[in-house]
Amino acid sequence: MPKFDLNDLKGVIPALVTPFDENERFDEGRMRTCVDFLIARGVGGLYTTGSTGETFLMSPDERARVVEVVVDQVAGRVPVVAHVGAIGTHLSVDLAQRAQAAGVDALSSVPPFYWPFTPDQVFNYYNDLTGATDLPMVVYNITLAGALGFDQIKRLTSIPGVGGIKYTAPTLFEILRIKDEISRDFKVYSGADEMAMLGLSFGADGIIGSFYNMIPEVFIALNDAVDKGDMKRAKSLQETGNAIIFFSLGYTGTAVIKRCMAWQGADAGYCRRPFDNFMTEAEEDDLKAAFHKLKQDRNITGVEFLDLI
Ligand code: MN9
Repeated sequence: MPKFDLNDLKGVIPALVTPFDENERFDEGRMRTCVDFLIARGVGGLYTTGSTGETFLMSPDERARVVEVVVDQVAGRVPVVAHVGAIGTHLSVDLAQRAQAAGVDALSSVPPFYWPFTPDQVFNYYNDLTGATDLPMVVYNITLAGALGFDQIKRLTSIPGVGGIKYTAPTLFEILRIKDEISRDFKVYSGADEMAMLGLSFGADGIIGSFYNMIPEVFIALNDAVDKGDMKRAKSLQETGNAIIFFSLGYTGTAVIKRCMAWQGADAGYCRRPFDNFMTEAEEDDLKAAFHKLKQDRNITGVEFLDLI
């Protein structure tokens, strides 16, 4: 039995990176360090093996192993959601059952992608997948996999076990509508870090995203500010966050995140090809220098890794 349900999944939830070593192998030791680092920083939960976790660059066995290691290291301290999305139902069901056996608290999945599956096929995918375990399902609405419209989302909520959505589409007004026309109890996790403040102020229950691995303190403060209704402070924190996000997205974003975590004592390793990396000391020094300049140009304060470099 999972320890947590979706009511416990809230606040700032990193879409966890998957550390690979210099030879692109999954690095279990680094994974455990990253988990402890993020929990110590006060995150509300962890979302494994999603886009940020480079999930589609891993074999099913590797994905299952990452989930096992994370659950083992978390040891019940915060809720763990495993993303088990794959292009076919059979693969996803297998990953879901293995994630349940590992002890995750909830599952998540992108819709089946690449081929233009019909709305009925997408519905059947979630129905089969959610029926394959006792765990709650957080649908992952992401434009990269073909965004789901409101009517399709509403239909998916009729599936027993579908309890929430990670909403990574620019149509954030739908969050208000989901809460209004579907249910206040249906959980919404805002997924675009650049718009975290908007998502939260529209009633999202939490935020799940890549940059919460790297600058959790900025978004934990932003979440608190929105909770208190201090929108001026929330906006200023979002501006700080976005300066760092847009700078990082000029490179392979996940590779930047991994190095910035390393500078804070949690070496998240490297990305798998075809993503690229900052492998040499010279490349890392250049990245540090560029961040140093960003900090000065934008007069950024209160960001842990920028204060360390
Ligand atoms: O939803 C992430 N999206 C992707 C999760 O990985 C495609 C986000 O956290 C973005 O990485 C972030 C930066 O664009 O908002």
